[in-house]
Amino acid sequence: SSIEQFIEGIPKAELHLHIEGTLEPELMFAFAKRNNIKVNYENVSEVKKAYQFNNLQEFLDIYYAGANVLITEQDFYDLTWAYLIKVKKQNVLHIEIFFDPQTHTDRGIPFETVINGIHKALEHGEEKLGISYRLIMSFLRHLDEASAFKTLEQSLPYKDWITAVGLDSSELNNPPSKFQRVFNKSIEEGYITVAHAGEEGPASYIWEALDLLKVDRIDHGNRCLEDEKLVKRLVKNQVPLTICPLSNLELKVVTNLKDHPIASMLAKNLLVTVNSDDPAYFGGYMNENYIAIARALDLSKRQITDLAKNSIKASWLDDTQKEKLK
Ligand code: ES4
Ligand code: ZN
Repeated sequence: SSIEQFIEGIPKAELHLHIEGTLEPELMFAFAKRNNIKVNYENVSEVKKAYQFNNLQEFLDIYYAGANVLITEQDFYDLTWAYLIKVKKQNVLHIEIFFDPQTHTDRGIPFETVINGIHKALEHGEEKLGISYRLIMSFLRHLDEASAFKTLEQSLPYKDWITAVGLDSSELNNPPSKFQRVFNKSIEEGYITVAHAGEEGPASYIWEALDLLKVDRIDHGNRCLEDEKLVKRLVKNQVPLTICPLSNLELKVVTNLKDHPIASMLAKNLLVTVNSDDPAYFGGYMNENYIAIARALDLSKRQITDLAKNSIKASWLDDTQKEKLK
């Protein structure tokens, strides 16, 4: 349809994507085979049948199990390269993506194996596909502060390759305040900060992310709408929210995409963007997310353009680079 072609045509940036969440079942079986690892499923259709979640935790359990097939630098390279090829076809010109080192270092995979594979693919993508990138190292909030500090130490030799630190995994009962000291140190080391907040957790976690973790963007942030003062602050400071429509639907953050608040967020002048989060698990990459939300909310071309422009604006490209993407 014309709205699909319109979406495919506009330049976009992806600001909320977990590289481990791009592991398609086909690739999972290929890595399992070459690494001699057993997967819990017989075939691709069984895997897809298992991807039904009632909440964030049910998803995370399956997502961490999937990551067990990632062993070698080549695996991380191939995973990242497959994602780059996908978004290249969708006119995504710039990406700022998460990796979760603890998911791998806790299984005995060296930090350097993970980052070398991802970094090589991203460099190759910039050179061969023209996709610019930033890399965000995300701490797992269900683990303790000491583990996050250790991960921060491991990252320091690779500081030039990492722009920001983030915070993800099980949100409830793991407030941003748990990582205030780690984020302080991260800022001292020169990292920008972001955090998942207000996906399942309350609006108070968004306040904490802003005030204690000094974040530049909020990942998700849906529940800001429960707090009028918070919305005012986010609008006034134009703090970007990286919204993930299909993720919200699949994790039951919204029961129906028709109930998704992104249109009213735009109307409130919140700096909202559309992203895919974990596309292999939630059924769609960037354009599928744009198309699903545009159809469900009957978005105008103007609204769609505003969302895409917001993604460039909310990125960490410098102003001259942003101009080139418009
Ligand atoms: C995640 Cl959707 C979401 N929320 C929190 N942590 C995550 N890690 C990967 N996807
Ligand atoms: Zn996420």
